[in-house]
Formats: sequence, C-alpha cells, structure tokens
Amino acid sequence: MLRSPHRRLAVGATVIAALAGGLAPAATATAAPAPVTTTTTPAASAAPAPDMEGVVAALNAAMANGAPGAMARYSGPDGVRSRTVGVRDREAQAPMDIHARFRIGSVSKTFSSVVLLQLVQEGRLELDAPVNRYLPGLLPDDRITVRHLLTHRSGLADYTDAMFEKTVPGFEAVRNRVFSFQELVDLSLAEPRTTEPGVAYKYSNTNFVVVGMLIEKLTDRPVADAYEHRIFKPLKLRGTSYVHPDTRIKGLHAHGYLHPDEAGAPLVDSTEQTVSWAQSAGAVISTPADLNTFTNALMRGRLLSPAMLDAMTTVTPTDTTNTRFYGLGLRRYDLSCGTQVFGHTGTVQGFYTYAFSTRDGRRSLSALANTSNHGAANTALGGTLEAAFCGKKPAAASPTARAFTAPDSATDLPAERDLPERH
Ligand code: REY
Repeated sequence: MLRSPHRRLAVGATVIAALAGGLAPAATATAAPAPVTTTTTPAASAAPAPDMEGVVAALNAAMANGAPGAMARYSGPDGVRSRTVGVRDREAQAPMDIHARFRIGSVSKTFSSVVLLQLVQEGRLELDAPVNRYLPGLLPDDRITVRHLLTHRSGLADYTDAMFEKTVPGFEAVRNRVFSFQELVDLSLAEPRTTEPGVAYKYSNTNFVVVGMLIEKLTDRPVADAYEHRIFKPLKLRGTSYVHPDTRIKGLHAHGYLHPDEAGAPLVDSTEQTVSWAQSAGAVISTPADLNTFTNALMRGRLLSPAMLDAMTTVTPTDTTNTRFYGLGLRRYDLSCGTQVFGHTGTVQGFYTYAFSTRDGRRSLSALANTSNHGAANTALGGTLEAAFCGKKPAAASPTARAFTAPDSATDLPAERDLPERH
C-alpha cells in the first residue's frame, strides 16, 4: 500500500472535505524552506464562538465513516464545551466519555520537541549542531542537524512505512515487541535516505526516535522521566502518561479499533500494545482536557522561553495548499476563516487525534475518533477544527449540522479555573 506523508489525513467524501475546509491532501512540498510568518490573532472579542453543532456534525461524520465513537473538547475565554458520540468500548457498549484516556500517537512529537527545546534553552545542545556531535557515529551523515530532525528534513527514511505495509499483520507483529531506540534507527538506516539533509520536508517517525535518544543521552534518564518532570507534573496533567513498554491504558479509557485493509473485515481491538515501534515519536497517553491544557500552556509560553517558542512556531509548508505547515515538532493549519492553529495530529492503531490551539493560547480544541487506517474518518474528524475555531458559517445552516441532544454526552462548563484565560 502506498502511503504519502499525508496519509494521516486522507481524502474523504465531499461533505467531509467541505467540513474540513482546507485540509485536503496535496503534493509534498520540496522547495527550499522559506519561513512563513504568523499573522496576528484577532482580538478576543473578534474571535467567533465555536460552532458546536458543526463540531458534532464532524464527530458524526467520523462515525459515518467507520469510527465506533468520537469526541471533542473546546476550551476558550467563554468556557469549556465537550461533545461525545458513539462508544468507547464496543463489547461493553460503553458510551464515549470525555474523561477517557487514549493513545495520542504523534501528538507525542510535540511533547518530545518541548523537552528537547528546553534542553536547548538550558544550553545543553544547539539546534543547528550535527546530531552526531551528541550521538557520535549514530547517523551516516554529519550534515544532519538537530533542527533537521525537528522539522522532518533529515532525509532519514520512515521505518514504519515498511513495518505497517500490511496493516493488521504489521501491527500484530509488533504489538507486544519491545524495541530499543537503536533497533528502530537501524531499521531506518537499512533503507536509502529520502533526501539530502535540509532539502525537503518528509515526515518520518525516525526523526523523533532520534530526538528521544538525544533526550536520554543529555539527561541520562529515560524519556519517561523528562516528560513527567518537565511537562506532566508542572501542568498537572493527571490523565497523561508514558508507560512504555506497558501495554495497558490505565483507568477509564477508550478502546481503539483498527480497520483492516480488506474492506468489510471486522475491526481489530488494538487498545493494548507496547507502542514500542514509536516511543518518543508516538507513545504518550492523554485525555481531551489534558491536551487542551498542554497546547494552551505551550502557546502561552508556560513551557518555553519566547525565543524558543518563536523557533518552534516558525514554519515552512508541508505541501502546496498553502494551508499546512510544520515548525519544530509542531504543525500549523491555516483555517478557512484565516485563523492559524498550532498543534499536532496523531495516528496510532485504533486512534486518530487532533490537538490544536490558537497562537495566543486562548482557544484550544482536541478531538479523538477511536479508529484508524480509515482516512475518511480522520478527515471527517478534522472538521472539528473548522467548526470550533471558525464558528458558524452562513452555509452551516445546512442539513449536515444537526442538533445534538444526548444530555449525558454534551457538557458546557465555565472556563477552567486551573488555567485562567488571560485577557
Ligand atoms: C503508523 C501506521 C502511523 C498506523 C504512524 N503514526 O506513523 C505516527 C503518527 C506515530 O504520525 C496504521 N496504518 C493505522 C497502517 C497503514 O498500518 N497500513 O492507521 O493505524 O501519529
């Protein structure tokens, strides 16, 4: 199966593409990086109220496209709004729960990037230094820098393409395996490199495996400790954990359901796995509330210095749509209303995740659909971003935006007290 770097946001039905706005895939950008500027976020008063009917329509569209359940949580100056649809556990027929934990896949890359950028801030490594300065002899090219890893411009092949060429057999072969970082890098180095260092954006998990190695080398501790002490504890992210190589998601959680490649074949419960194939590239577990807190805190400068946050949010295009960009372990999507949001997407077997915030951190949105290997469901879920950040459009009075009435699955709360929205 051919997979583009945009496989995590494959094309869906027309109605879904419309909901998702400018999120349809396009050719990979190979032009030399020309940093793109961030526009000033409109004043709070100008920020549209989230269109929660549109959010629910996007969640329902994810379900119509094969997700057993889906949920989204918005937080902004006007409070917190959560919506859930479908089930978090098919066997028990347990409804999706906004407090449920789940695997956030590559949103973990933003956590890894924050840790590494804190180490840069502390003078323990330089962004433009060769990786081999810190990990002598690891990479076959001394020109590959730390920044190339964080921007996916190293040219290191993504070993997961071959690993998961056949989706279910690939998953079953690794779900209980424990890899060392070195073993994962070796898988990548057995393949030709995709580009010269720095030349082109080419999304690769290998980059963030090497980031994990850098963190462990520089801190002399497991990456789990760095996440815990630098992010989870200071932000009180009590539903967030990095338990590799444990296979379980502790506490209330959503089950993940993987779509086999064969159309119509039964879904595979993929909840329990080591995620050792991803580790620092994708093995964090979290909740919608914690993801909102994380992206909010990041954008408000609670985790990085202004200079480091500037570096992280300085982006180059990842395709030719002029709507999608990548900074340092951070995506930027430019939505149809002109609002720019920063965060990451995640795909791990059984779970599609979005976690984004405006540049001022005032508005955040996280969303989950508990399925994967079904691009239309992921594209549909992406519609939550447009609805939440752009608000109601005149066309949103269309029949697709249906009212949502389930009393136990829709919660509107005042703004969070632990992270007051600053004006
Ligand atoms: C790996 C395959 C996806 C997932 C991946 N995830 O690289 C990282 C990310 C951590 O960007 C799997 N797809 C699926 C296949 C395709 O197996 N044959 O969709 O669950 O989040």
